[in-house]
Amino acid sequence: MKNTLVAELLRNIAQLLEIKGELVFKIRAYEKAALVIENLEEDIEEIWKKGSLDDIPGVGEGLAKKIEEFLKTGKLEYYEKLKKEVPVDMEELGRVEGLGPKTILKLYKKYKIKNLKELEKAAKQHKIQKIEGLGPVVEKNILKSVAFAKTSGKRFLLGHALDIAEEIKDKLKKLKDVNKVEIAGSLRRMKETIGDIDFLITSKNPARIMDFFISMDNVENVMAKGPTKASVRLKEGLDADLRIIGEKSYGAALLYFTGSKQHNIVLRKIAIKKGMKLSEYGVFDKKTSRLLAGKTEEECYKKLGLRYIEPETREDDGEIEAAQKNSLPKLIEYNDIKCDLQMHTKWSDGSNTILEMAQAAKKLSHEYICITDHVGKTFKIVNSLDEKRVKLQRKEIENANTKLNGIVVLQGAEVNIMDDGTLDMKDSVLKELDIVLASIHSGFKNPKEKITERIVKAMENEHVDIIAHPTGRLINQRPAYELDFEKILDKAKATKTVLEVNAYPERMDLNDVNARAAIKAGIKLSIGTDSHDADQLRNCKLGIAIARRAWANKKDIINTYTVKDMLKLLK
Ligand code: DGT
Ligand code: CA
Ligand code: CA
Ligand code: ZN
Repeated sequence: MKNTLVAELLRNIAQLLEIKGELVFKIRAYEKAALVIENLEEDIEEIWKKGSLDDIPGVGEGLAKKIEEFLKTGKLEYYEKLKKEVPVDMEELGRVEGLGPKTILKLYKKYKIKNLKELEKAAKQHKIQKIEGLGPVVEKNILKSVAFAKTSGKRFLLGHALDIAEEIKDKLKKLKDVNKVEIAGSLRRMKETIGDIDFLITSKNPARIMDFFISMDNVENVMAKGPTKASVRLKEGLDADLRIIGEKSYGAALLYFTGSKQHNIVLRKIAIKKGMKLSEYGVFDKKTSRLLAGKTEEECYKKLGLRYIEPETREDDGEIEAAQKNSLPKLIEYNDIKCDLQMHTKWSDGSNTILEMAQAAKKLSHEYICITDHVGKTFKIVNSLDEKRVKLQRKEIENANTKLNGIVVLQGAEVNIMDDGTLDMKDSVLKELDIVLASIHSGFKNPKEKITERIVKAMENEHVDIIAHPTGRLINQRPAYELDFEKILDKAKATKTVLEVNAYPERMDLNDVNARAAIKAGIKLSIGTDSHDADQLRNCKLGIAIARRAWANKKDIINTYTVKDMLKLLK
């Protein structure tokens, strides 16, 4: 349904017209139509297909034509032209949380603020709080969201970058001139967002590899090309670097190009202290320049007096000290996982059946899965299950289990935490489910105390096992809601509530930092892909990556338990 989109378009136009100083009645016409369309029950595309756009109150022939153009092409020439005429970057400013068109207009009228940069400057000079209706709280929020809006949209989601990189890696591997291929950089460290992809290769015939790399199908632009180094812009929008190195220094190069930069800096300092020199070519004796190590990462670490450090933890956040003291944790492995604990099916807003999800999960070697469709009354758009449908679904799951071999299906649910912290489903229904996930899907702007209190109250419900996507952030789209995370951890510990590591690429929630704090506090974590399609089940590895970045060992993650042990733990 594009009603909201159309309404937004008309509002943007009204706003631009107002800034241009157009006649009031013209501006109001757009605003009025926006309001009507926003509140229409019927899908505006359906109305258009019936040819009755101009039957909508407030939509005349001219406006109907514009809406039609927009629905047909996804663009409106008139709006594009208007944007060029008016200097205010409405779309950029609109990305700032809590900054509606009205406020943008006020800011323009009062201080001629046209873009993010000028907005930030004004906020830092405390000019915003002086505008009527805004005040210091709004000013503070604006500064916070400006910081967020500035960083968002530039980095790629791990899940997407990984797919692209692995496809290229497979192609490179098949070339007969290639010996070793490895993805390095932030991708090897499995950071939640990726700036660019870094490939390392050993080969006796660099020229051939280079030619292949710069002429792959998805290369849009070659930015640099030398005998052993190349940089390309991919059609998908991100860059990829490739370097060819000698076998003798493969380990040292891998270490160097995996980073993080901070981790490397500390390693080099350690080398210097030991009378050695570390570079991308190897570990050398400072005096004689003799090569001491370089073929593998292990031998480089060893020469520096360190145990091998897993890439996911190379962030200079205590791992080097731990490697010196031989106290690094034994991290959970990518094949330690036995199950997936969050997914949706056709019963609510997913696109596959229970059986299809189970079969796909079995292919990923899962031993069991938990179906966690939305339940309750308030979350209507996702087709939430009521009490009756929960019972019907149980029958279908029982039935599926008789048909399936080698995988077990559990019945769970994702239930909304309401505004007052109660749950959107009766206890008598929740009690019957194997696993109950509770999560927040509304009221993101609640003050910190309130959101914290809502989650705390949900954890106090004895049927709630897991808090799903605990901080509510969407990478590059929406920051986490305000949360007293310490308090959440205390309560989780006291109520033995598990916190989810949601592995949906946009969510990755808990993130690495929060997950590490939770583990430190003695709290168990679960991994759920939140799949709405069987193809998304493979995102499980992203959740394991977060767990590894959080220094988790096997026991910290309940997905490594057998179904029996897990249900016992959640009892
Ligand atoms: P990204 O691409 O922004 O997600 O992050 P990275 O870590 O992949 O960074 P990138 O692609 O600029 O460089 C790859 C690795 O190369 C980086 O993790 C460490 C190493 N590296 C790059 N520049 C420097 C540098 O100036 N000093 C040191 N020590 N290492 C560097
Ligand atoms: Ca990189
Ligand atoms: Ca790079
Ligand atoms: Zn959810």
